[in-house]
Amino acid sequence: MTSAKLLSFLLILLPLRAQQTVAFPSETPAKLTIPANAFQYSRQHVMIPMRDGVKLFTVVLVPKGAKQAPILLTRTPYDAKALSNHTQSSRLGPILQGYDNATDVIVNGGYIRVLQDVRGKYGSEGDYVMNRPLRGKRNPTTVDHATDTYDTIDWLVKNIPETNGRVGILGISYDGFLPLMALVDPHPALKVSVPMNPMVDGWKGDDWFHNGAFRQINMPYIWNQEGTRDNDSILGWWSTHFDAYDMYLQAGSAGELGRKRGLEQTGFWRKIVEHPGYDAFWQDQAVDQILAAKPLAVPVLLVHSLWDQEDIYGAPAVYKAIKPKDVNNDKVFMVMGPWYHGQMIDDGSTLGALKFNSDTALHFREEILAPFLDQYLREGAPKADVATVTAFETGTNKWRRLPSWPPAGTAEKRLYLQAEGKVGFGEPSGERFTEYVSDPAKPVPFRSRPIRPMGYDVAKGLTWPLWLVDDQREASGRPDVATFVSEVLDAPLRIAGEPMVNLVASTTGTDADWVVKLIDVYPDEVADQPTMGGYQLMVAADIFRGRYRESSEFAKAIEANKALPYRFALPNANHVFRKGHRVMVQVQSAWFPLYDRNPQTFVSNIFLAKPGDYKKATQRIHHAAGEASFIGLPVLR
Ligand code: PG9
Repeated sequence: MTSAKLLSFLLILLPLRAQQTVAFPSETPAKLTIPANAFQYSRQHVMIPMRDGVKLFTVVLVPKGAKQAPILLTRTPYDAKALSNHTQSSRLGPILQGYDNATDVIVNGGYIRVLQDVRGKYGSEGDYVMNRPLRGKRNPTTVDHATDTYDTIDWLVKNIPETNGRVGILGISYDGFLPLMALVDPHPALKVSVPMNPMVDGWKGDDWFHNGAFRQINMPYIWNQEGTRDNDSILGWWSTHFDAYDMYLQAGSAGELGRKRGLEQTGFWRKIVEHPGYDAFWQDQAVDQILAAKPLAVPVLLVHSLWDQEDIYGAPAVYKAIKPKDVNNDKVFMVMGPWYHGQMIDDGSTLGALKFNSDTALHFREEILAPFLDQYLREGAPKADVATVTAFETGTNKWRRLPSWPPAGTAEKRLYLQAEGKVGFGEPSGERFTEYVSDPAKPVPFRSRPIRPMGYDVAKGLTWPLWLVDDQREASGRPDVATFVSEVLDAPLRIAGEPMVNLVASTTGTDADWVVKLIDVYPDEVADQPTMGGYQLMVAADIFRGRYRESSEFAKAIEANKALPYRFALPNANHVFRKGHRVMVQVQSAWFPLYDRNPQTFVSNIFLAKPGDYKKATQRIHHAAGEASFIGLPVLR
């Protein structure tokens, strides 16, 4: 075609093209507005500037007509917008429903509700660092969660006209770690802090390790949380097996699983693999020790769940560390409820098979949390009638008001492991040990298979929050679990505090894990709840990685075939073994796949263990004079 012909052809087409581009008038407005007065609150999304210029995405919800109202702040890595958007409603209650930090208290209290994304997550600018350490040795920048909270509070009290200038901070778990960080050099407008199930020490007993054993079930969390700013589900951790037991077993070591899945792309995974022991990396970040450095300026209500499957260590550890400096007994308070992780904002009438005959979580919110917040956040509010420690006593199902924790009057009573599978308060005699074979090819599951991923949708079979109250009957029947049980109790046995494990054990290997479970065995038949007949309920249990027997920091091979002492604390219990019940102790060498397997051959870093390192070992639990294994029970008289 000549260029003249081409030109005339295009000219013919032009009017046609023009016709095609006429737009059909859009039915969607350029900007949709909700009519004024439709909602009972106002919503503002603001980017609050921090001292380094980074801006943090913040949702501010002000109830209609609020005047001189206090502010309740939650800082979160879990999407502030989603947490304030559970449904589109004209009322505050429904939009906060779900992970709501006690909607009833917040809504009925007329609080201004503020939710903020921490730096590096969702709508906030900046970089994300898992449990970002305080400025200093572990954080070379000028900012941390203490400064970010300070700068946020400063902005809030200067820019929200409806506030009385008093701020409280509260949250659960990661969002519970943040109210603890807020206590470091706090803003003067911060009047109260409520950390619930806070993550406090990542190595000793919260999310990442327990006494050196790695909680590999959290690997998907690390991937999702650090992989993308907004936990993009398309790039999320992927399943390969319905039963997580198979997935972790086939992978070999946790390190190998991480390598296969590219987890080393995330900075936190690289740190985990580099710091398997309790070295300065973990010690410097232990929040209980950080806070113990000086007396608190702001009152704190620590909220603990007695069956917290994620952060069972944190809250009581903080109490223990900081209470001695509370000389006027007016800053540090603690509540211990019969709950899973976060259940204090849910229905607290039952926990798995356990029934408490009342909604324990509602009691906490109405009788403790609401008046406690009022006291510090509302001018002229009466002093809350809240005991220093309010602890639910399981077994009797009664709340106890206590002046301290553990309560005065407890004394250690030794519960000895004995021959023929017995436990009792008498010194052992008879057979010198009980033995079992621990085979890393068939590790003891931490609950009945199939093992489903972590998740809170019980109706969909995601029963992770309930696993600590699973019936332990199946385990007691396994040949690789040593089981010791008492006679039927002829009087109640009341314990309050941390049971201390004193195990004397030997292994044919050169490394070993020791899982010790203190169990309440129900009577063979229970008339008012037949399914509880013979139930084996864990009251306190934990794992200890043998290589840290002499030092938490430096791993050392275990001398094979030698009876050696292992001493460690179990999580706090406040429990009555009732008359007619029995006390059981189970000992095993794996809790899989919650914890990674111990190869049972000493290697310098278990994350890097090779398939050939995983070996069967014969474990002996000693119960002879001079080699007695026992649990020091904190018995309350
Ligand atoms: N237990 C979770 C967590 C806390 C801190 C760090 C990592 C995970 C949580 O529920 O937020």
